[in-house]
Amino acid sequence: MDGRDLVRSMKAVGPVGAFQGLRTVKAAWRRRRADATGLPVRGPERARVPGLVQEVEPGPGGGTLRFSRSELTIRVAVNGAVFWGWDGAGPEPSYALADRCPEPDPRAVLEPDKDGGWRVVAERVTVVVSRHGAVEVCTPGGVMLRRDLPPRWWEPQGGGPARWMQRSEVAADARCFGLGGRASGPRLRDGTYRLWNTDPGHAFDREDDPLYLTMPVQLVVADAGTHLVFHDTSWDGTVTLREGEEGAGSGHDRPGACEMRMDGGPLRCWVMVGTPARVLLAWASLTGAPALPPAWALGHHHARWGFGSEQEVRRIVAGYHEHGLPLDAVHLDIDHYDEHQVFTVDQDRFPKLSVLAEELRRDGIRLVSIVDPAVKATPGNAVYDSGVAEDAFVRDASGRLVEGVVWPGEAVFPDFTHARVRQWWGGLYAERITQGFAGFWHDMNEPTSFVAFGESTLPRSARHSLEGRGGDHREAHNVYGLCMARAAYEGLRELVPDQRPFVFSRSGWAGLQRYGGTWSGDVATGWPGLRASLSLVMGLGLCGVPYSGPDVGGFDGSPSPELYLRWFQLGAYLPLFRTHASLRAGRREPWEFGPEVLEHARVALVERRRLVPYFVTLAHIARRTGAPYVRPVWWGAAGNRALRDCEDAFLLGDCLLVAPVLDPGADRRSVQLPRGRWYDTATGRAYEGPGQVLVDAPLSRIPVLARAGAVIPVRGDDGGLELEVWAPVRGRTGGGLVVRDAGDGWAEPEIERYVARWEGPRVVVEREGEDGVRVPSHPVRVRGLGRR
Ligand code: NBV
Repeated sequence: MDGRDLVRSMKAVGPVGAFQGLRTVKAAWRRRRADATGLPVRGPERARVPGLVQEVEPGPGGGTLRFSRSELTIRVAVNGAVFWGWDGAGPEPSYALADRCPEPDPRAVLEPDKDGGWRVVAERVTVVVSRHGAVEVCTPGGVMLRRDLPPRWWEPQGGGPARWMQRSEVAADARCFGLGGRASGPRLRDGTYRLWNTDPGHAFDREDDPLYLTMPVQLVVADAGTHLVFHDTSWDGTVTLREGEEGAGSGHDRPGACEMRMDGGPLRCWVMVGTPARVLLAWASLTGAPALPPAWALGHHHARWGFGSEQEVRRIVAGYHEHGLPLDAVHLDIDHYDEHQVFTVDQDRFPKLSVLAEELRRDGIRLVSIVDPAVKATPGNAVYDSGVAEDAFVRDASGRLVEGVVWPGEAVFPDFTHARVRQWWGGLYAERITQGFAGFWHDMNEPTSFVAFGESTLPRSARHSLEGRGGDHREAHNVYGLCMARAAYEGLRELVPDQRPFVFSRSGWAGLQRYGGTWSGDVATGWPGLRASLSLVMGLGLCGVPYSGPDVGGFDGSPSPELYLRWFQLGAYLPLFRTHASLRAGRREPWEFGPEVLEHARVALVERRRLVPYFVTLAHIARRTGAPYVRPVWWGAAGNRALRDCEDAFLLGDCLLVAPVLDPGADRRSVQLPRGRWYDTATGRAYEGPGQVLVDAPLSRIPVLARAGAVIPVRGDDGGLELEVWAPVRGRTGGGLVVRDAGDGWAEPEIERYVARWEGPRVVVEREGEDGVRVPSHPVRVRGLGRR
């Protein structure tokens, strides 16, 4: 450690830095010592490649190919996804898979290919394996989407996990997205992306990488088709991407390249091919349907680190009321805990928390609680005592409890990779339920432990159950947040069986959507942070986690009124719409930025409330199909290159295109439109796509365009549901789905399907059913008729 490290880490630990300082120095030494003794010494290594194929054995969905120094199992599943694993790796066990691995597709056949290679031919994909072990994924028409060169392993001669490296090629025109939450995207440009969930320790910007939620999932979009590739290993590693270059018709294209290097874990992957929608459907069928948030969680949330007291919470809520601003949830941060201890309440400052919760509830406002995983290591702390009795906390290689430093001081960490520990932890939410909390916000679960130098997480040698298999933090780290979310979700299902849990988590991994969503974490206040916010939401959606959103206004500092407003306007169209800020940051209430901002923020809030039925519909669609609410503009047209390169606008479901203002001083902006007619919802003006158009973006609003023919469920003035219909192009039909909110429980609402078509001079809207069409059960308002 040098002096600079120490200063930097003191800053990182922030407000408690001064008194935590010494502790974090000790913790860093402890961590270093634990790893020095608890990790196997890496001696000399031997490199290995598969060698030549020797024999093959057909099996369900594909078969096994034996090479001289490895073997490869390929299995096409019934959902069309292809699995392959080297060195005998099968699809299970896996933290990403939903329940069980899907059945193999009995129709897939293994047959000889040219030059001594083999291929597996399935309905939607052909996998070609060369005799040296290169694996190509091709469309049924034979166009190559991805080529994996033969992998390479480095095995420590004294035993232990092998490191491995996999190089791949994709089309020269391919664009890559995903890898979890990345601030620099959504398109992942040339560079190295680490796969290690990390609290950056400061408000992050576009260049900060990795962040809290990484996952080895890449969505690759090219003219030839879209594919998603998932390397199912939770170990630390890197993905280095280099976009390809087209030789402008010379025939000398340079393919896109991807090099993945992992510190350990099985070399196995899943690939899904098809359109983006098909790929996300297969991904959700593999890793689980996104949990359905309750409708209130699709409204507006207001959070703050440092509300400090019940009075302050009341003051903020009253401010919302007085200014006529809709509010659906208030979040309490760690400052409402008793000395930062999880599952406690500061009785001096929040003496009647459950009464407050009850009062807010009567006004339709839910209370959401932060939950940190670290437990203050003090006998007498009930959570610590019961955890010790339960043997719930992570231990080191010699069996001692691993102690780190977090907000409450010296702290221990539950081992969420153990079913019994998850059960115990899930039960602790009973205390939160009694306090009146309706939702849960998981923080610091990378997990973060403050250190003066080195990595701010647990020692790599820390032991974990890993569902009884046993292992250490090198393997458990990236799934820690995922397993914590599972503990909460399953606990809440038992505690409040008639309500859908609402959980969102800073860290996570592939499959997090089964338990809830996530948020940006501490995004820096500034225009780049605003762009990063959109990048995160879009990238995570393409990795199968559709519910997320940023800290509107940014986490630190004070946004200018203009930046705050533009952030607010974007947030109003993202799944999680939450204002939040750090302890020492400036205000984030809409009325703190002057009357003009207040007025425009009110418009955004009112519009969000009006759109909640549409968000509810999108949540149901996400659950059934894996399609994110927020989609890149190329979602339905991945072959359109101009759309593929557009990163500053998004589709909200099928009906809306949102073009946020991401730069200061703008009063109009260009928008890349997909095919078809699009109406500016504010002016009614119609634009024809595909192509780029210039639209007005005054301070009062961001451009939102509706697709011609769209049927959008909205909340009417009387609170009932209405259908907002945008006139289809003449001679064409339109339509849309509506899924009504069936409350916070588990009732399955009907899916209503509407068609819109021209009948003479009128647009008529009908509901389609098994017994024919009928008039809609909701009032209809057709727009775009007098189009300019
Ligand atoms: O609990 C305090 C904050 C929270 O407000 C924020 O949203 C989290 O991302 N938390 C991080 C811990 C402190 C960060 C400096």
